[in-house]
Amino acid sequence: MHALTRHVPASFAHALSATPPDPPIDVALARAQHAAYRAALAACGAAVTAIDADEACPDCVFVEDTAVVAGGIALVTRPGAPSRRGETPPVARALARHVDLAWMDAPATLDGGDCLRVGRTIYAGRSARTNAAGIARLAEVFADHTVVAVDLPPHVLHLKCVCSPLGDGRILLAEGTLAPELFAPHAIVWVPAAEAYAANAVALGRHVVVADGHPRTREALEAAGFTTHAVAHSEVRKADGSLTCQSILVTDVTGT
Ligand code: CIR
Repeated sequence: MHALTRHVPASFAHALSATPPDPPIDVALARAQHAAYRAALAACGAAVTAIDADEACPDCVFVEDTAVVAGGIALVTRPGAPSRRGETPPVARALARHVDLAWMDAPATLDGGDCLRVGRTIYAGRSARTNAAGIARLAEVFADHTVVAVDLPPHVLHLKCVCSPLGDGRILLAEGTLAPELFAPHAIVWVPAAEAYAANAVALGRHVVVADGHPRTREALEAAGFTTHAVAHSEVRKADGSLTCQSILVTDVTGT
């Protein structure tokens, strides 16, 4: 398993955020937290690579949004935020070492954070960032998968802000967000509503990288058979980011 990441630019201090962060983003701390995140992925068995930051792209650390990878194909996205569209070329070049590339043209928009894959099903959030044409292109490229569109409440940036795949057919889902029936027949591991932020976690085999400070989520994951690795996240959170958004996992063509 490869985990593609991207370094934090100094311009991360000006990353997109629904609410201007107070205190502001501390770029040095963000870089230290990113290093710890990469180390956690490596401790989970991933081969971690990091491409250079781009100062012209303040949000470039959030690589997840720039590509959707499944079955040996990477669909390079057209991110919903215009300021993020310059992020894709270096990511595409890095992914081309592992998988075939497919592309998305205007007017389609899609952020990878809106895509959650479980086996041969891809759930796609309809959000302010991901439009119908983007989901249609996703379904066209991954024609051997079933694509299920999921409407998101307006305050939810991306589908995976409230849920994430556990890699074994189960989904980690925050209570009080989306109806579990949307994901049937996939089983749910619940995150308590008070810890909803921790529903965004990175699963690698029997290991899960989870946001620190969320003990009940860790307990739920450990009870579900996972070893958890907690990482600090204060600076990415100030930019409306979390854990999955900082990597693209590239499995082999038969990966689940
Ligand atoms: C943005 O607004 O696009 C970034 N500041 C945060 C992106 C987070 N991405 C994700 O959760 N997949």
